[in-house]
Amino acid sequence: MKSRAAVAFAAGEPLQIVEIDVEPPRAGEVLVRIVATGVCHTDAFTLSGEDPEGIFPAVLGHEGGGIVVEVGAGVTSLQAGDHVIPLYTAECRACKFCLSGKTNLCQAVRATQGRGLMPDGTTRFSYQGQPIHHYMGTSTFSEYTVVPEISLARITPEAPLEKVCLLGCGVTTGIGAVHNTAKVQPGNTVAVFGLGGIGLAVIQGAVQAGASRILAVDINASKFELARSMGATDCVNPRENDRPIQEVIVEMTDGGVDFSFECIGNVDVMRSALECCHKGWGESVIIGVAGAGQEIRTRPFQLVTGRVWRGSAFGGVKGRTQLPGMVEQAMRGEIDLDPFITHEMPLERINEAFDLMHRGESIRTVIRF
Ligand code: NAD
Ligand code: AHE
Ligand code: ZN
Repeated sequence: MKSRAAVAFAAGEPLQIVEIDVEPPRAGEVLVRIVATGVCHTDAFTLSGEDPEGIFPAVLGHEGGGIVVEVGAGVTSLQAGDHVIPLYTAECRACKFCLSGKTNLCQAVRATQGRGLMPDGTTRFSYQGQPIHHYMGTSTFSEYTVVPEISLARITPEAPLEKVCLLGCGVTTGIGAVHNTAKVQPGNTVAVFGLGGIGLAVIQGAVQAGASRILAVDINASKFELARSMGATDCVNPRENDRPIQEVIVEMTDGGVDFSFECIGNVDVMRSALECCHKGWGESVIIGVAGAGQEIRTRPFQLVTGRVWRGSAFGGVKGRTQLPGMVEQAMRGEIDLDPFITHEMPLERINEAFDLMHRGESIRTVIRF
């Protein structure tokens, strides 16, 4: 079938809106009509060429909501008409990782996913006879996409897909990192570095957890008003301080915060985020994705004296099991998606969504098909 799609033909070039060919779903696969998709910084990161797994040409996009059109042979958990959120972290419930009870990082389809292919090692997308790669197992920048059955969370059909698509990445990542990775408790102090979709979702999660103080850190002061309205108690601009920001935060918080979250992808900020944690117990969670070849640094003494460095992918959330409940939470108003949606536009204008993000003018742009 034909599908309108925004194709990344080469790193660093704008996406091109073209009509691609999409093959029917094979065994264990599902054809989904994407109704809406968010644009996450990770899409921009991969488009920039900085992602070691970046492959071109590809259909990017991993924050979508859609409706099942057709299922391939052997698919039992989904049928045409089901509303779904594609998962870049699959949940097969059978691999060592799923059965460990320790991680959400299912590995069942991860290897082929990282090579831009479906689990059988081929692609369902092509343009003028040339293969186009998948991305993160989701490729939500196409009106029609093919996704493994185990990479789809079935959600209530009552949920507005143009909002709950944000639970496909950003909002789930931030809120999940607070509850599943850090396990923030009432009264804890929190510092959030980077106030995009991920950082603001961390703030929302920290409010849910009953954090007593939430320090919001960004070099773009225009982000502070929204951060405050979502629950940040203090806003800190590193550019307005002439000493390392970790020193400022340690001083502001009587020795450091209980938890910090890096939501940028900047390895120098990752160091600040660790070092603003309280001696003896403070924990820092890396969420941001850093470019190829970059490394984190600190003095080992920072860890010897009790600080902990962690990382979090998709907020530690097991998508098929937990995402339907998070959608219900959004329906009940316990997760507020509205503040994240600063812009909406049709697929044809998707490059504007990237421009807005790079200029720091948007939190999330939702693309409607
Ligand atoms: P975004 O571009 O919307 O927000 C980033 C924010 O960081 C902006 O407000 C920007 O002003 C701020 N910033 C940039 N440099 C800064 C600095 N030196 N100091 C302080 N603030 C600074 O991005 P986003 O969509 O919120 O994504 C944030 C990061 O999280 C990206 O690296 C993305 O790839 C990553 N991410 C990771 C996961 C995961 O599962 N681990 C999921 C989603 C996104
Ligand atoms: N491809 C990159 C890594 C990218 C990365 O860290 N991805 C995050 C999700 S970002 C969503 O916006 C993630 O969940 N990673 C776990 C995984 O299995 O990919 C690289 O460095 O190769
Ligand atoms: Zn993302």
